[in-house]
Amino acid sequence: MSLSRTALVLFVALGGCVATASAAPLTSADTNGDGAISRDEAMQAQNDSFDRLDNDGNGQLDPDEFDAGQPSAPEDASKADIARRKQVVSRWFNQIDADDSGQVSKAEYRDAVSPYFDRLDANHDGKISQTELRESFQEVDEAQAELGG
Ligand SMILES: [Ca+2]
Ligand SMILES: [Ca+2]
Ligand SMILES: [Ca+2]
Repeated sequence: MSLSRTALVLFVALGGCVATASAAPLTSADTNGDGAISRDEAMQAQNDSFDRLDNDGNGQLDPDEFDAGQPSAPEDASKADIARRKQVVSRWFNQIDADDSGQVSKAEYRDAVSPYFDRLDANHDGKISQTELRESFQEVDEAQAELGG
């Protein structure tokens, strides 16, 4: 899995808005406002994101619920772009659905973030700083491009 994809998944997971990423100082995940995202904050954000996406409240994300949490295709996207996005999102879903149950549980959704957190935490201090996050924006842009944006 490329860093661009991991960054995007994490960023989406953290509830950040990709379109305004470069303008935003930090995502809403920084709940204690110390300018960095700790692992606990990332996990909490991931839990919150899961709860938002779990429309029918059954504790599992089906592919449609998961899809709703991913960046949508731009309005002027071609049919091919939209088909490509669908493929990419479906690949992410299958990667996160570790037990191949066809549903993403909260644990699977949360666990999916952990390795990405480690990769974005470039200096390994257990927090993603504003600088580390900013450096990931470039990767997010590339992942966005992969979605046809
Ligand atoms: Ca559900
Ligand atoms: Ca599963
Ligand atoms: Ca760090």
